[in-house]
Amino acid sequence: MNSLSLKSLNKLAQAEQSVPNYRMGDKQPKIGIVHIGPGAFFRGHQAWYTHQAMKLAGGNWGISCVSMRSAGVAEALNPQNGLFTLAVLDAEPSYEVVGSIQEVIVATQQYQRVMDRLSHEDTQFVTMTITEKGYCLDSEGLLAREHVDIQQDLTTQANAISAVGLLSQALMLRFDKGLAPLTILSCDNLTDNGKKLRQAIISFSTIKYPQMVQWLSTQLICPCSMVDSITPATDDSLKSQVKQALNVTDNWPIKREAFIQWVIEDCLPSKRPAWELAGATFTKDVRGFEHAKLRLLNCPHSTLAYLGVLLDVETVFDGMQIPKVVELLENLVKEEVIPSFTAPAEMDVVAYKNDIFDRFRNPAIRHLVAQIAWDGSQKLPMRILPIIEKNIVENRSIKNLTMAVVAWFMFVRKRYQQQVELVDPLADKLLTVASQCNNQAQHDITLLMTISEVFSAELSQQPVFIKNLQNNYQQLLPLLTGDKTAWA
Ligand code: CS2
Repeated sequence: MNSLSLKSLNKLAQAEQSVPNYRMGDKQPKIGIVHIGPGAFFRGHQAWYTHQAMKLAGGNWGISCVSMRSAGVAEALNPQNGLFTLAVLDAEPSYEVVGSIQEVIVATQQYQRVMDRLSHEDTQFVTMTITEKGYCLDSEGLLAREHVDIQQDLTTQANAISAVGLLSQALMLRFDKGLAPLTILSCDNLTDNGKKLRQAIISFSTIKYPQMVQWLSTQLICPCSMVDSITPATDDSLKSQVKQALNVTDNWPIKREAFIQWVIEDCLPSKRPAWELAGATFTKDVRGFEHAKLRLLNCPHSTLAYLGVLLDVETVFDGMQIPKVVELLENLVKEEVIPSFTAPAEMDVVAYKNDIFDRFRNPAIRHLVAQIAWDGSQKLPMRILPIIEKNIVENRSIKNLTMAVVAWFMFVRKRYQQQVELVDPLADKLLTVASQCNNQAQHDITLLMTISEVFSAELSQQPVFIKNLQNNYQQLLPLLTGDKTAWA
């Protein structure tokens, strides 16, 4: 059987599979985009948008991917000339070979190549999916200067290990060469992602590269964007499914749902990929979309994930089969989330939420709750705590939102009890707190509030917040000993 590569494209095209027309024969677009963090989400989302844009309108928008540390994606995709299969899992699955990626570079192994790409005149855009923790921000959303990675990048001349350090260095090279800066698009689930990224780069550069700060302040464009498509991790069954459907072996295919959305702040330079032809929306106001998505999708998603782990369910689909869980999510959204923000004028919020819950019920998507549960300390401050803060000020209920916070805490305690790895940059601190719990709500919630990286001083002293957390704690305690009767 053939392996997926440029050589196998003709055969696939003859078999009427969907292949990248812009890479057939000796056609190879130049690289115009560098992407940092080539995980599954990027490959199912932005790589696909750029692929569609080049299919429909051409352009030199080949993507060079940079992996900050791990070599897995490079090892899988470089032998395939960057090609990979995207399986869209709907009622009927469909398959498409995506060709926008041309190479994957690992920063820890080929740092100079990364710098060459980023400072090349053909490179116009950087997109990034480095997850919340990759930005090294503090609880105010500003660059955490004391973060170990940032400290190292600020104080040594060694190769940068943080994305902000790496980008700042690359911008400095462009400044020296007399090139325009890059347009840098954050594609992570952070509120005001572009603004925060821009601020972080400028604040880093103020210390390390002060000579270019004026230039950055006037010319650096970091649009805000909202990204959406449920993309579970690849498993072995996907590889065999793709092998059967396409008759080629693909080292690392990607699967996602059919729904996909990308809303980008309308401030991009005119020379850019025709992402709008692939369905991306350009708007002056991303905020409403971003709030709607973080609050109506990611907030219930995390709530479901933590409750799901406590209830021993495997996937989001499984969790959506438990009536009590669905009832909680419905109340959460209706009473506490929808009244908390202003949606874009054109959005029917209830229909939007119903569609999201239907997406959670897609039986073709096996999205593991354990995967969504990762990095809770980074996700809660983006998708749950701001709603609680707003509701407290506006005197609305928070009891379902605090249930989500307590479910996270119980999840941490369960990981500790079962000695299962806790995937979270704050794991050590969280597990230490878990080790000191004694099942007394007051005592344990007081301990939880010492996690100042997650709970601001102001929030952790709000009596109504503490009271709700304590009540929810009593309610969820039985789950820690495996007693699920209240949820049956
Ligand atoms: C999920 C998201 O893992 C998670 O935290 O909530 O990855 C979610 O699937 C995407 O944001 C959907 O666009």
